[in-house]
Amino acid sequence: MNIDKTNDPVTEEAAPRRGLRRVAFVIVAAAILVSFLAAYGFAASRPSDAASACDEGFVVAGADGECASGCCSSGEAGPLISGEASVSGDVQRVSVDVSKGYFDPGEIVLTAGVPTEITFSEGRGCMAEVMFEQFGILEDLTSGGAVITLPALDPGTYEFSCGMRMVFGTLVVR
Ligand SMILES: [Cu+2]
Repeated sequence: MNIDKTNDPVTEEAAPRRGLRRVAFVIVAAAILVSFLAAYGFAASRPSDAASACDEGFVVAGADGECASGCCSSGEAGPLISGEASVSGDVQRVSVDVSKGYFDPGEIVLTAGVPTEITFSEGRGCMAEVMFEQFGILEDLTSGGAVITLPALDPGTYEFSCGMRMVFGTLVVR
């Protein structure tokens, strides 16, 4: 004789509940899986977004998402920005912003024969120091920046860099 399970009163009562529980389990499992994949996708998409936003060797820097030199990973310079010192009396002055990971300006036009004061902004990381190697100058920029004084120079070009010699700037003396 066959025992028909659908006629079992215990099974009949428990079956709908068991089915509900199974559906609930599948929904919860699916929700967990979807949120995990979403979180993973979000995390995975971020570095590739940053990489595609800038050319190779450059990183996103600054509040405006500007691309700047990756410095210690590539040694590439940032955008070349030219600036000129203004002569006032017997000194010429110019300010350089290093907060974006490169020298702004990176090409500084100076007047020959006039002592120079260059005010560097505060810098960190790669731009923690500025170096004028041929003048024996290495200054820390991490606490409010620094003012570099240079003697009156002969016409020519002079190089400066970050302390690691990874990001460079040029003095063009005319
Ligand atoms: Cu550096």
